[in-house]
Amino acid sequence: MINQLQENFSVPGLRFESGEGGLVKAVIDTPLASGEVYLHGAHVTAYQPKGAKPVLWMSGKSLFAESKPIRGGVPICFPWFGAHASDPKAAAHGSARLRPWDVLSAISNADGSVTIGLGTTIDHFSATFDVTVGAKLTMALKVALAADAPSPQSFEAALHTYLSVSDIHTVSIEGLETSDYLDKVGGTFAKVADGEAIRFTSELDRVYQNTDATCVLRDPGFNRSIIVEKSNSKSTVIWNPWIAKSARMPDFGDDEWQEMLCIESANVGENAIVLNPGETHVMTAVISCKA
Ligand code: TA6
Repeated sequence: MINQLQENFSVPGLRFESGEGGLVKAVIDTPLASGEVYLHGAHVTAYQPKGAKPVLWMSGKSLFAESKPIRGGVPICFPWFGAHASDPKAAAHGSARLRPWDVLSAISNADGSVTIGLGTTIDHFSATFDVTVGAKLTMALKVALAADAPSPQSFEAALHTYLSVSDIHTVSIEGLETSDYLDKVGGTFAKVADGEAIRFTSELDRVYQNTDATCVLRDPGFNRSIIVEKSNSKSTVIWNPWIAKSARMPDFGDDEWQEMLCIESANVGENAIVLNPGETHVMTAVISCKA
């Protein structure tokens, strides 16, 4: 399979390898940046601009196994987010991250970046995911509802991005000061905007709705800011599991909560997308960092 992929999608700066757990990954290495994308879940597991620290965070305890989610990087939550609305047995965050995606395309761009395109089909939806590794990390999730689908269908989606931080106690997130949110810690509580940058002092799990704001993660310890821009995304989810939840997750190190947080570009809850047969929706997130 790897040889076939190498033959079919051979562009400068891209190669295919057998990764953790024997899962196939695309390795991108260019003068601008390096990155990794597993076919399993079309899961970006690494992004690092040249001369900078890694931007994405990965758990040292992540599983790399068929039908299991990878912990860290950018899991794709689709076609639902969180628990399934009517099927309590269904996997959290949908099935997209639990299955192998097909490689559809590979392009070496004029600006020195490399784009790899992956695809899968779930029920009447076909999803493609284009990942561009360059001076910025650009991710575009395109969802199409088949023209012969029996009726309009709705879906939720999130690019559940895990970002690497120096120390969770000293970082802050700007951009959501004026947005109301659902507080998901210990239930679901509607909260109004508090006009403040987000700081972390305990477990935090918030779903901000009706916002297309850019988020800026300020990290004094790493002396950098990470910028998360997005388009066609009306929800942003912010998450850090803190101590107790970290200890309950088998694929997450007990102390790892101090070195990561999630800024997720999404369409969930009241921002779920409804498509008519034949229609398409594209959500994009662009991640960059600056000193
Ligand atoms: O995006 C935040 C969240 O929904 C949290 O509630 C937390 O459960 C996290 O996702 C991780 O979910 P997972 O299914 O990957 O353990």
